[in-house]
Amino acid sequence: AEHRSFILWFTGLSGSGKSTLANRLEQKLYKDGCRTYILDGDNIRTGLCKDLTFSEEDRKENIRRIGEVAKLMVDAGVIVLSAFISPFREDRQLVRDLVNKGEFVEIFVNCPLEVCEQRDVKGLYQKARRGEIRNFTGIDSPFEPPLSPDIEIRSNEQSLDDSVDQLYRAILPFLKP
Ligand code: GGZ
Repeated sequence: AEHRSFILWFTGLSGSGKSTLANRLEQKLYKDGCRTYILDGDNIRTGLCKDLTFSEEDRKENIRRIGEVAKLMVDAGVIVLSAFISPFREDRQLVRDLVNKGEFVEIFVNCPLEVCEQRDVKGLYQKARRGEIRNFTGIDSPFEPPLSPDIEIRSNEQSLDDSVDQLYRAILPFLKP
């Protein structure tokens, strides 16, 4: 089936559920016959951006490169699901401005820091609290929440299935050719 191409831009703290949601949504889109691709730390920070740290400048450069790649993939007809903290409003806006109107959908995965920290799937928050990691988002590096996201998911207030359903329903209008 034909569909429009655009960027689904997930933003949120470490552990908020960006990658999980992106992966679950991609499965649904794939079943619908959509051409999709997920950009996340696993395929970007290990390759294209492996020279970058978590300093403010490097995070900005990280998001800039990801934006340029996502734009190319949109040109190629793909629905791009991008899952990075992307903590700065200005950088997210820069990516939005790279593509046509309506081709950038900002999804705020809103989960309180306390909850992300309690989950601490990779033990990184604990390391950050102990000072073993510096510049950790939410601890000693800022996160600027979107002021008017296209979609907001309160990932700690509903089940994963409900979040995926909410997301899927919200993006259906964007799919129509
Ligand atoms: C934030 C860090 C840091 C620091 C390593 N701050 O939960 P994760 O492990 O898998 O997701 C986090 C990921 C964040 O990389 P991004 O490329 O999404 O960040 S940004 O958009 O700000 O460029 C976390 C891990 O990398 N990680 N050190 N200091 N997250």
